[in-house]
Amino acid sequence: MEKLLCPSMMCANFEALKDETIALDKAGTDIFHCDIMDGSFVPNMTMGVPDVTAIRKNTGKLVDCHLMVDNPSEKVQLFIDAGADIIYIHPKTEKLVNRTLSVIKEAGRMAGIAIDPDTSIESVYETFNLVDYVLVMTVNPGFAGQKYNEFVTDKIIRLIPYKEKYGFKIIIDGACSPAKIEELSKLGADGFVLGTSAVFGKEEDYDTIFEKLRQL
Ligand code: S6P
Ligand code: MG
Repeated sequence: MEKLLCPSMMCANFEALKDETIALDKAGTDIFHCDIMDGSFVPNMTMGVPDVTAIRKNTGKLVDCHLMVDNPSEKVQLFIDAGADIIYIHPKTEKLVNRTLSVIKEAGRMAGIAIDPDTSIESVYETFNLVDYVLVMTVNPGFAGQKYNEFVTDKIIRLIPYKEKYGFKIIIDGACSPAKIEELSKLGADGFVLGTSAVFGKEEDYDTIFEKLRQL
């Protein structure tokens, strides 16, 4: 099965965001992953609407927005207008999770749920009939360059039957090294967010790195 490669754009060189987008598109990006943080739900701030607009302008590939913000219902329209194809929300940040997922779907975009290491499958089960993607976080949200939490692998394994039943895709976010990509794609994960563990700050160019990741 072809895996979905999703570079984490918060790890890109922001002095050259257009060039980075074009080079990553050419290397074989499937989904551009944009981390949006508000300094409240998570103790960090990263990308915003102008960054998503700039990436959207320079690629025809899918663009996702991973909203790590409180009350995303008040902000999803900004990212729909910026041209995001997929919008992820965290269930802890929203009172009416399925309502916000429906707003995203009714705008003609794809909806995703992002589950933290401490969020159980059972607590989000009732979103599965609405979502196109489930983003499984293997690190606490907020920062790149963290360590993979091994206990999350069991959750990924338990999620596979639901993916088959409901038809969503599973994307893994956090510490996706080549070794983890190989292990988790064999278990049935569909795609991987690529940050400092696999793509950025490396000696090799993006074409070479993506070529190797495809072969895993
Ligand atoms: C973290 C964020 C992620 C990171 C990605 C970085 O809150 O949602 O998308 O950007 O995990 O990857 P790495 O390989 O540096 O852990
Ligand atoms: Mg992310």
